[in-house]
Amino acid sequence: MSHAEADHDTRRSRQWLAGEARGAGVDRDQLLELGAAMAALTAAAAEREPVALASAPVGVDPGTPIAKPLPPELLRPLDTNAEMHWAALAGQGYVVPNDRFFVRNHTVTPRLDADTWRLRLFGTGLRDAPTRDTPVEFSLDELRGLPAEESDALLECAGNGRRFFAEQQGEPAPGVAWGLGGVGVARWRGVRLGTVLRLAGLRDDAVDVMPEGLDPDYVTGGINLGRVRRPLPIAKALDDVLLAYEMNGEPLPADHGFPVRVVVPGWIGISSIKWVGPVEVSATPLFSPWNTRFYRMFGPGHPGEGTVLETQPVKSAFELAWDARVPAGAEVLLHGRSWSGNGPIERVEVDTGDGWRPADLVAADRGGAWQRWTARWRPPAPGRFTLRARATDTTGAAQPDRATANTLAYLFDAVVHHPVTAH
Ligand SMILES: Nc1nc2c(c(=O)[nH]1)N[C@H]1C(S)=C(S)[C@@H](COP(=O)(O)O)O[C@H]1N2
Ligand SMILES: [Mo]
Repeated sequence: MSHAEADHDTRRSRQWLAGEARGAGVDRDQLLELGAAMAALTAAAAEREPVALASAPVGVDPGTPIAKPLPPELLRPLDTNAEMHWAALAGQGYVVPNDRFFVRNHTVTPRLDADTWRLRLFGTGLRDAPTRDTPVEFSLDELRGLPAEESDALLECAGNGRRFFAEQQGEPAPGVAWGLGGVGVARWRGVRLGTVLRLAGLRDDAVDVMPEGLDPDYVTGGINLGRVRRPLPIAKALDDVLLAYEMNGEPLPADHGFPVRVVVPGWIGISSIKWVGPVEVSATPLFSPWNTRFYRMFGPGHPGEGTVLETQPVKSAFELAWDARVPAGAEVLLHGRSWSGNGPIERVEVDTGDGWRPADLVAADRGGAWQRWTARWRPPAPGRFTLRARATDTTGAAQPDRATANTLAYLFDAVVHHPVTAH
């Protein structure tokens, strides 16, 4: 899949340069300019700048960035975002409860009215809805009336783990300083995007599908980049992508995309557009700053225009506080989880200071979106210890000791050194 996506991206780029592609809301010259400005603009400026609301769409209360409470034991605020504390997963089941699921907002959580909300599909890839003003519309009730599907899918921000580039590797890590808490699995319920595309009159020559969020425009570096949006190749859009209206058995919470969000299993979080409204379906490739400027790998080993980012690498985390305190001399059962965008986890190993040994995998999770595991440990004496966990997925991909540096500090996959004190 990732190889096919790389080919697709190359084709998109060629068509883009030939003037055949469009990026809704930002014209081609502006996008090219953005590409050129890329090197000059630091990612810090791009991601850290105070949020400026260019336009507040109807029904949006721009007052509160995040709607749900942020109890300090569950969530840590990070700019306009909130990261889950891994200790908050201790004793929980397979999915992350909605009250502690991480939130990644480019601006703020909009409050949308489900009664007037419509999904609006348009574009040259549909038979009868060529422009934004002539969309095929679906109400929430209409979507709920279509065949529903449930999927336990993992969502992870491409920047998850970013702060370890700086803390463990001494490398610059501009952008939101996520620890490992920018990830979660939920049970999503909704209708397949493919079902809706076909009902909307999908043409055989459609190549890209670009859902747009109804949150405020994203403004950075003095440029209004428009609504958060990112194209999906038609093959992925017709595969396992959901238009979700429920999360863990409840209507989608405001922060997670109410009334409807896209869920793209296995792909980086930005693909899963929240608060989806317009969806452009195009017979020519589509672009947005979120696949040209952000969420690409730039730097050594990548071509000048960068490499498109789709799937997440392998990661592992302990369900423990950072600097957790444990009793010395007593046996503790360490809990943790591992995951990979390539597919299921095959093997997990743990090191508590005296070498790598296998962790016990929770059998019920085999083949799933993430894998819970445990390992017994008796801290021999009071003092500081470093816990490490590393996983290998079914494709053979494993976690390195050092993650590969890249300009925007995405995809930190190295083994994390988790400090613990025994007392
Ligand atoms: N409309 C919209 N969709 C969005 C975003 C956003 O800011 N606006 N953030 C994206 C990013 S970067 C991630 S990682 C996921 C996070 O989903 P969550 O907040 O439900 O955890 O949503 C994605 N979808
Ligand atoms: Mo993200």
